[in-house]
Formats: sequence, structure tokens, C-alpha cells
Amino acid sequence: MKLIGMLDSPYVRRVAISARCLGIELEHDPVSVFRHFERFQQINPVVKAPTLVLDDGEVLIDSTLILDYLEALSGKTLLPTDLSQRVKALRLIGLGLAACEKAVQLYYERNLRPADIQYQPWVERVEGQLAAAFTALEHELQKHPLPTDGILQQDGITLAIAWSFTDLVVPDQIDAERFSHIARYTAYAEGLQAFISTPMN
Ligand SMILES: N[C@@H](CCC(=O)N[C@@H](CS)C(=O)NCC(=O)O)C(=O)O
Repeated sequence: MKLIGMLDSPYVRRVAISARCLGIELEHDPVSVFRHFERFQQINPVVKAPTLVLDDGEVLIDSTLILDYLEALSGKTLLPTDLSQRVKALRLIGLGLAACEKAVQLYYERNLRPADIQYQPWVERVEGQLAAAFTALEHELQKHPLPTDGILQQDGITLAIAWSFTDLVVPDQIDAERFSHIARYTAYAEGLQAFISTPMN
């Protein structure tokens, strides 16, 4: 199986780290959706990262759906089975993914759209949504700290990736004092082998 996409995509990194935690070895081809557009198109005409090419040639997209497949394949899960714990995890994952989406939108707005046609109300809306996602995440971590016993679950993986990615692409949106629980958990996760061996750049 081959994972297509650069690790500076939070979605690709999420799949790569999760696969490692599930004990699945993936071949990795770091094709860029921008710099290698035509090559990406040949693998997947939709050009979305991550793309997972299965051994029989089937092509999957969307990190959450790819993770669903990898979990089914491995017979393991990175989500709690207890329903109330699962709800907490799903809430963190949803907020983490929203933060990734808003950081990506902000990055594209700043780097792809010419400065003279940038639309400030849209930028402010996205910045507000990004801050709202991190505010809610911070609140959740204050109420229910994530374990720091070396075992990674999908909620911790996704939230740490969201924070590191935001710090990489729109660092002005990061406030480690205001979001101290997220910053601390991310520093912890980035120190684990699964993260260290799957660097953003
Ligand atoms: N919901 C998708 C989002 C994937 C996504 O938007 N990836 C970006 C890279 S970070 C991408 O493919 N961008 C190229 C494009 O949308 O044209 C997932 O979870 O995989």
C-alpha cells in the first residue's frame, strides 16, 4: 500500500502516524499537490492528499476514510470502544480537523490568492473559526486531560498535528500561553517516536 502526499499536510501526517500506531507499514511517496500536480493527477485525478493506493490498485481519499480502512485492515482501533469516552474523542478529533481545515484555508488565502484580491472579511471569519476551534479544544483538555503514558489515540494524534501544522503555516495564529494545555500536549506528542519518525519537513 502506498500513501501519497507530503507530510507537511496535516491529513497525510495523521494517516502516516496512525498507520504506525496500528502497526501497518505503508510505502510513502511524498508527491506535492502543488509542485507535482501532473504526477499527482496521474495517480489520482482529483489531486487530494492524502491518497492511499491499495495493493490491488484501488484508490482511497480523505484521511478519516483511509483511517477507517486501515483500522478495519489491522483489526485494531485508535478510538475508545466505551461510548462516552468515544464521544469525547470524536469531539476532540472534529475540533482538531476543523482547526486543520481553517489553517489550510488561511494559508491558501495568504499564499495562493494575489494580495490585491484578498477578501478581509473572509480572512477574519476563518481566523475567528480557527481560534474558536482551539478555544474549544483547550477547554476540553482542561476538563479532561489526555493521557501521557506513551500510548497514542486518534484524538491526541489529530489535535497535536493540528497545532503543529498551524504553527508551521500560520504561526501568528498560535498563542501558546492562551492555549497552554494544547501546546503542552503537542510538545509531549512530538517527542514520541511515532511523531519524531514522521516529521512535517
Ligand atoms: N478532508 C480531507 C482534506 C484533505 C485536504 O484538503 N488536503 C489538502 C492538502 S493539506 C489538499 O489535498 N489540497 C489540494 C486541493 O484541495 O486542491 C482529509 O481529511 O483528507
